[in-house]
Amino acid sequence: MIRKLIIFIILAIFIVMPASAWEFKEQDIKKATDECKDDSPCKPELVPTTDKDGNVNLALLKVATPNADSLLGGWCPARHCTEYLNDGFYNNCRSWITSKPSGQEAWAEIDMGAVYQIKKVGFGSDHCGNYKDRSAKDFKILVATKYNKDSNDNSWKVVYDNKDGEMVNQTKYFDFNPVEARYVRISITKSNQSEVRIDEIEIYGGFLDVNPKSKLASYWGQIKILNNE
Ligand SMILES: [Ca+2]
Repeated sequence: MIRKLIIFIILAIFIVMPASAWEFKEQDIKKATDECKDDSPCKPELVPTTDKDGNVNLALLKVATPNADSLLGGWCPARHCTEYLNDGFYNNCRSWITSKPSGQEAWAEIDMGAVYQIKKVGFGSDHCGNYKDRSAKDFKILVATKYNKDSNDNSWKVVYDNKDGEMVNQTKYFDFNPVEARYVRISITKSNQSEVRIDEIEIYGGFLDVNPKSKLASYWGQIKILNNE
């Protein structure tokens, strides 16, 4: 009898609790600031885990992994590393820089680990605007559910095209119609000066069939609302 009761309680817990809860990367800003080797007056700043509408920053999920075409050598870990693309901190010393010169394709991407519905991507070169160089000028935001390294492969869908558009220096956000994606890539073919830099990629969305706000309620202590839109 007691055994049946225990089994019933365990089953009830699994039925009542959410199927999964969002688990974000740890953001230890003191550690990031202490590690920062940079003459910029702008030290690491926290990246939000949700926007003001309750959309989750899926790039900050613990399982989300970054990748890039290349990395400017000689700086990691003091400043520029591929993993700083989605480490939860803005600004130069927590950024990625490609080794590809402007005019050749450079790309940076995030694998969210599963397919989600997304509707907004944000990124910048230097969030605080201290450094004006290395800003993306011609770029596309690509999404895919199946991976292919080639940006021209038809598995990638273009959700935003900034051909001859304004350069991205401080963080900008790009909205588009909701789309299913596991991979988000920013493919850059021109910067305003030198090899391009991205200090953080943000991807906003949620599960296909769940209101993100209800998922987040029990994790409110971890959440930093995006106020600068
Ligand atoms: Ca970063």
